[in-house]
Amino acid sequence: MARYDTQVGIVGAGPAGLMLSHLLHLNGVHSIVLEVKTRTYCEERVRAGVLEHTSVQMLREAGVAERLDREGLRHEGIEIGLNGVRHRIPFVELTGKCVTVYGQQEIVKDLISKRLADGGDLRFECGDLALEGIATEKPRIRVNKDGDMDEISCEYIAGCDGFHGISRGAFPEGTLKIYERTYPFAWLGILVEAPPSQEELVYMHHERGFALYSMRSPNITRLYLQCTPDEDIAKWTDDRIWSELHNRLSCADGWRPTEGRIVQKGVTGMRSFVAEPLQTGRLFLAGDAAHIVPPTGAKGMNLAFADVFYLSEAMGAFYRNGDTERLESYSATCLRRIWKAQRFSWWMTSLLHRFENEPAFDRKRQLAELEYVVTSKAAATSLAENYVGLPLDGM
Ligand code: RFL
Ligand code: PHB
Repeated sequence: MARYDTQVGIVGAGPAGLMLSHLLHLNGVHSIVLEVKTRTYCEERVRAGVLEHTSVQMLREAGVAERLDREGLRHEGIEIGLNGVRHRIPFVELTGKCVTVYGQQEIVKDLISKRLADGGDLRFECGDLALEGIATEKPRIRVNKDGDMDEISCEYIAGCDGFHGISRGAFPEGTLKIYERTYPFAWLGILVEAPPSQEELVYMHHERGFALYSMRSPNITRLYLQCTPDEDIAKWTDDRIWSELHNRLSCADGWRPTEGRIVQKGVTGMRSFVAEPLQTGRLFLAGDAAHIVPPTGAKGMNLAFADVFYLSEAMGAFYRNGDTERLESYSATCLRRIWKAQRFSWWMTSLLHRFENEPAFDRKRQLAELEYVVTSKAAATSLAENYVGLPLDGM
């Protein structure tokens, strides 16, 4: 058995784990990142695409935004489609801020390459992990790779292993309270080789169900269709997908998405989930390990960055001067922001999707609310302020 020592053992090399490792390094704190999948898997997994103003600022201040600044697409607003007409929500005019479209897998590539250049310890394909002694001063991570055991002795453990990871399950029974809501629909997402035919994202309300027009780069578009949670992707031929997208997204002014080769298809479930608190003993949760939002508000990765910002600041203060106050308030600090993002993501989801068998009253109320959002400066400002990202305490 090989033994290793570190200050912070980080489980998971997604955006949360990698960014935490980098921010800790900037604070002079050593970490080891343990990831079950291959480096290629982490670098190629297509997920989020929209970065809040707040996240971009954080990446810049951390010195990992060089490619993001070169290749990211600055979006100064979004469009909300209603009855075939697009209405612009001008973020910069309403809030002075904008968002940036840059793929999550590109951020993961940038962070991995920066950690390796800085001599960081990232371990991919590490086999089965088990967390031990989290109630003690010396928690351990046991790594079992095909029968070869390693032990990582830590001062703290950060569970950044996403919704299906092991960290949340390591909390002692009865210490976590779960708040959850599932939705009666999912998203069918495609990645397309086609230049965007429109500059901004379009969130389209439609009687056949919600559709989202998004993009990744000047050559790649990303589109989503509301579908059923148990949708059989095999039944969606390319022709059927395009026909449904044209049906839902075509606008009165003649705009419609440009077709191209579909290079990836997948179905994503919709869920709101919070596990409270985010800390037990010397184990801290961050990112999707602690919370999930439906993607309509584009908040998941941004929340993960906010968590690890607070955690790195708290650990930095502890290692600099023994101050444990911020570590003790980590969970409460994060949860204030998490619940605001939960509210916004739930609201965007409720505003834009078709709810089967809903009372006619609710349908009318939804349409009235949409009309209010696209015609009232006050309502549009509230949407814009949340979409570009609420300010981060202490930044
Ligand atoms: P991740 O990205 O899931 O990374 C967790 C990592 O932990 C590893 N792991 C383990 N490692 C070791 N041992 C174990 N036992 C392990 N179990 C798991 C995993 O292999 C993985 O590498 O979590 P993290 O870092 O918290 O990041 C969260 C984000 O990935 C997520 O919130 C976003 O992708 C959500 N999301 C969006 N967020 C945004 O901010 N803006 C968006 O526009 C946006 N769009 C989206 C999204 C998510 C989507 N899907 C597919 C769920 C669009 C979609 C379609
Ligand atoms: C994406 O481009 O994948 C995307 C954009 C906005 C969202 C969700 C996903 O709200």
